[in-house]
Amino acid sequence: MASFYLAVLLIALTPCRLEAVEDIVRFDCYPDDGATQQLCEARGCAWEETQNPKAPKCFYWAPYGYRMDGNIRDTALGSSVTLRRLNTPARYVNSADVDPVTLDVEMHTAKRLRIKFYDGDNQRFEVRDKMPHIPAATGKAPSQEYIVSFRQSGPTSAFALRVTRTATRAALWDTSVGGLTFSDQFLQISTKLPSSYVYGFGEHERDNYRHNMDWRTWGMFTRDEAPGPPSNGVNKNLYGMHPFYLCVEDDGKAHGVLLLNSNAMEVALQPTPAMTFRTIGGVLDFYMFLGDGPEDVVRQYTEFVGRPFMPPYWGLGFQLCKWGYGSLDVVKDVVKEMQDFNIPHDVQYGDIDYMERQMDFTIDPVNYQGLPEFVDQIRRDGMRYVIILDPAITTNETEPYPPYTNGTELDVWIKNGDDTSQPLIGKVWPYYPGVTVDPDAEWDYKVENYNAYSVFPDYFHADIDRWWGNFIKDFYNTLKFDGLWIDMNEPTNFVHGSVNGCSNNKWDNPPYLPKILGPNIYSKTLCMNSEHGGTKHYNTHSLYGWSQAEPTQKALREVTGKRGIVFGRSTFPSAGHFEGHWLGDNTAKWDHLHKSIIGMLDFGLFGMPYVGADICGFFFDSQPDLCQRWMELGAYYPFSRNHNWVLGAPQHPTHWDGAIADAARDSLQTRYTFLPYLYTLFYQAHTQGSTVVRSLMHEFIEDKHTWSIDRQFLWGPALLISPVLDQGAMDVTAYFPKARWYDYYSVNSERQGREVADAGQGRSLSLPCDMDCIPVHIRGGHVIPTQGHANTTVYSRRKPLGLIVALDEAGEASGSLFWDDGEDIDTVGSNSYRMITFSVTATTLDITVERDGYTPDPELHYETIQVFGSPAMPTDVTVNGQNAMDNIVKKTADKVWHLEGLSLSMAEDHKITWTLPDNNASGAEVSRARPVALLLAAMAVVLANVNGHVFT
Ligand code: MIG
Repeated sequence: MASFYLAVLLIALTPCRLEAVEDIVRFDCYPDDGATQQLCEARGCAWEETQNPKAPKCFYWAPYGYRMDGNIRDTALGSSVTLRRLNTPARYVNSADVDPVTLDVEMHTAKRLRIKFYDGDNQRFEVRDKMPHIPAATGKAPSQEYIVSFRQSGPTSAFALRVTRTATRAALWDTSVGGLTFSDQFLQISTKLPSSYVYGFGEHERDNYRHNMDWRTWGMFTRDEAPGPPSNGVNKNLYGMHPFYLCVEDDGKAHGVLLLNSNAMEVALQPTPAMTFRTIGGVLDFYMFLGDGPEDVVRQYTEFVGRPFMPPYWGLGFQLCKWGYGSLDVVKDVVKEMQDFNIPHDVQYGDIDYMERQMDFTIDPVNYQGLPEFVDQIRRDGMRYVIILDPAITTNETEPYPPYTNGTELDVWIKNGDDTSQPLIGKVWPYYPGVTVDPDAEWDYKVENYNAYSVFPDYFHADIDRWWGNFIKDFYNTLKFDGLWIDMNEPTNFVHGSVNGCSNNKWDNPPYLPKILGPNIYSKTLCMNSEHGGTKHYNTHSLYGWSQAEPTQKALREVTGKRGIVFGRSTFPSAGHFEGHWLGDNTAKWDHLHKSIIGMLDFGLFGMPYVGADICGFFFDSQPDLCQRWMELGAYYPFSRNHNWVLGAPQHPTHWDGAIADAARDSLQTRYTFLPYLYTLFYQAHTQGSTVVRSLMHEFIEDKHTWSIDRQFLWGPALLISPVLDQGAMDVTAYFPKARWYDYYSVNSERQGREVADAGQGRSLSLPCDMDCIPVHIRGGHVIPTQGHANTTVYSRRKPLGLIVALDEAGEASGSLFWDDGEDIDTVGSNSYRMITFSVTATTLDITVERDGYTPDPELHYETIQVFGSPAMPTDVTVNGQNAMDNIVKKTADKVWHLEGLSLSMAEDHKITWTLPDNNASGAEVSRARPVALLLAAMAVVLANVNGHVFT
């Protein structure tokens, strides 16, 4: 701490602005529109021109913010201080800044702390109160890996706080910059960062996973907005809101920070490196997660907000959707074509056109007549059906429409802020009864003339299960859906605010509007003064989609008795505990392949691993080459669904010529082969909070090159996917971090199992890749469980299992397999699952049943074991003590051999041993092997001999 004060003293001695103030020490004091020198100086800030148009002209210079009043108090969870405003002008003339402000530092665990600035008497909105599933901290952690220090204000400095990582002294947070502000509708804090490797914040479209720190501002406020480039210089705020970032420190340690606040906000990044949060309500409630690695940060984050839900096995199968199939007959044809072409297809969808005039809980009696029977049929065939539901409910039906009448009785609607006895009325999909829609009419004309008046359910309402839950359950009597897709829940509104606009009030016209789209804050949504969740929609707006997820999941589970899938468009921190997410209305263009990887990595950080983009693109007509490459990439989306919009040409994989169908079949069959591995990754995400789609840096943090990779990604620790993302490209440059890597291009490839040459030190390689290929590599050191593929998971789950044993430099490998019935609720909690581990040391593979709470019927067997990276062909192989030389097959590729035709029960332990020719007896290339591995190998050979399992 002493050095901190010393540093401060040095800065304090040099405040004179004789020379131009460097850009990177400037913190914007006038982010509002219309900055002038006069307005700037009236705020107590300095005005100075700069060469860089991105850097602020108006910046904090004199002390601005708060001072510490009295002593630091010890509390049950940490410490607390009282802050009083310095004598500087109030931020906004009509809104006095909060004074005093209380700052609590809570030390929850050795690696998690909370930093909360709030009004001492707790009159303000706090998101935390809306999240009962987040456990409360019980006491102060006995030891901490961080130090929190406070700086008192002085003549040249305001109060500041610093968080240091004890082990490395890295300052993770240092708020001695900018101007801490806590007014009613403007709360701001700036912090210097330990590095410029920053990831996260959402939901946005970005060009790179790693943030560009060159003066970028990202607004966050949920909005029905299709991903795309900045609009009028504003980075688009998309459907969800995730004020969470990951920062990788220069030495590779990583930490994460959540601002638990749901008001419209922005974060401004600058090259200092530093960031500024500006939110227009609530409190400044930060949670910091200390890692040490990025993967640990995600685990700690999801431990706090809630672990990801466990998807059903079928939810990992391929899914097909289109808005506007037009009729059930078209859907039937598509399903049949997929079957005829022998392409995996687990899930078929109904978008809003299955409904009568897009009304929830109805079926179009003309175009979708017979839908329930069709759904029964495909479910008997092993497929699943998922339907969409929208929140807005029409008020204009002439025939009884129970969702409206019953909801009115229960009074579940969001209330009009100008007259809280009335619901807020907007317009979304449902059309008026009896209208003939002119499909060629302009959008505005349609909204005006066809779209009915709608109300919006308040999903925080105490009776929401009695209303929403009961309608879901009732509808299940009609249609046997397996999952629910919740759309339009930003919430979107086709008129701005309400059918009457919004009144002039402080919520709809806040003094500061963060950099979000729209001319005003209620653009495309509800008036901010409406009553929602016991407060103003101003506070709960960005929680809308999130609040819909839990009651939807609850109803789905109750009525189906199964896990099912819920996935939503608008999300907030902890949404992953209840639902998955698709990346919204992307476009059928090439750069959206790359952006989909960035989006998946982002949502992985946000604790929402069940994620994917609309394969082949939502807007515009997809093209054959684009769709083919996208089907190949989409086979590696955890949530793998081809979907497009009502005006788009069909784009299901059988639509064009056979080449696309072949490529789709091939990549989807490979996906299905890997499903046991993917499912096990989801088990790990669900129980430990790990990522599924994983950035390379999570596994190779010591290799700084991986910190910027976003055109490749991993599945868990072991599968590397390096897709072709550019039109016309017939090769792809892939980076291989230091490890052994083995080709797994496709199921039939001759290259399968061949080691990537010279990948040992980490390097980029150009991989040839024709239109039918997507490079997939397996990392040495891992055992991957596989299974035969089929056209649905019902059948693939009965196929023989296999193992891919990819040896590392020491000749070792390990892995695991989680298996349960695939859709029962909470099989982990009820112990109804089987857990198997695989371990190779030297020349022995042990398969061990660690937990046996579930027995598949019929029992499954391992049929094939593929060994990659063997020093040589074995001279002997035994399986459970029996000679198995008859089963061995040498593959054409070097160092690859298989055991085939096995029938090893999945219910039992197994031991496979092999003997290598004398000069390879250690189980690894001697020159590369680590001494410990050699020792273990030697011991293993001795043990094997003692057990009599080695034949010579
Ligand atoms: O106004 O339900 O993002 O996936 O197909 C559009 C129709 C409403 C938006 C969703 C999209 C879906 C579409 N919906």
